Amino acid sequence: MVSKPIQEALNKQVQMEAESSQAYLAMASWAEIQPGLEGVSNFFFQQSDEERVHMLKLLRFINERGGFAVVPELQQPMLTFPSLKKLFEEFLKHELKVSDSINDLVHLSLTEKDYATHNFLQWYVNEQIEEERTARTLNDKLELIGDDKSGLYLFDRDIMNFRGPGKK
Ligand code: OFO
Repeated sequence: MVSKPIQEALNKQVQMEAESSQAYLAMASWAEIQPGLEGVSNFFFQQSDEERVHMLKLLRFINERGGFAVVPELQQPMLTFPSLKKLFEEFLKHELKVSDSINDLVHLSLTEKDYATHNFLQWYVNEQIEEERTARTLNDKLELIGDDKSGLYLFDRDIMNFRGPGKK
C-alpha cells in the first residue's frame, strides 16, 4: 500500500511525464513545419511517445499498490522556438528538471521506508541518465555545427539513429 505522501508525489510525477510528452509533441510539431527538419521532428514524436509510456508505467504502479492514480490537467507547453539551438536547450533543461524530480521521489521513498517504490523508481533513475546524456550530446553537436548548413543537414539525417547508448 502506498502512503499518502508517496501517492501524491507519484501522481505529481505522472503529471510531469505527461507534460514531458506534451512538450516533446509540441517540439515535433514545430520541427515538422520547418524546412529540412524531418529527422528532428521524428525524433521528438518518438520522444513524446516514450514519455507517455513513462507516464503510464507510473499510473499503473500507483493503482497496483493500492493507491489512486489521477489523470492530471496539463499545462500548454512552449509551442514555437526561435531556433533549433533553443529547442535543444529546452529539451536538456526539461530533462534536468525531470531528473531532479525523480531524485526527490527516490529520497522520499527512503524516508517513507517504501522499498517497493524505491525499487520501482530505479528504472527511472537509469532512464534519466540516458535521457540527460542524449540531450547533452545533441546540444554539444549543435554547438559544434554552429551555422554550418551541411552540418545541420547531417545532424537532421543522423538524429533518428541517435538514441543514446542502451536505447533501442
Ligand atoms: Fe520521462 O524521461 Fe524524459 O522526461
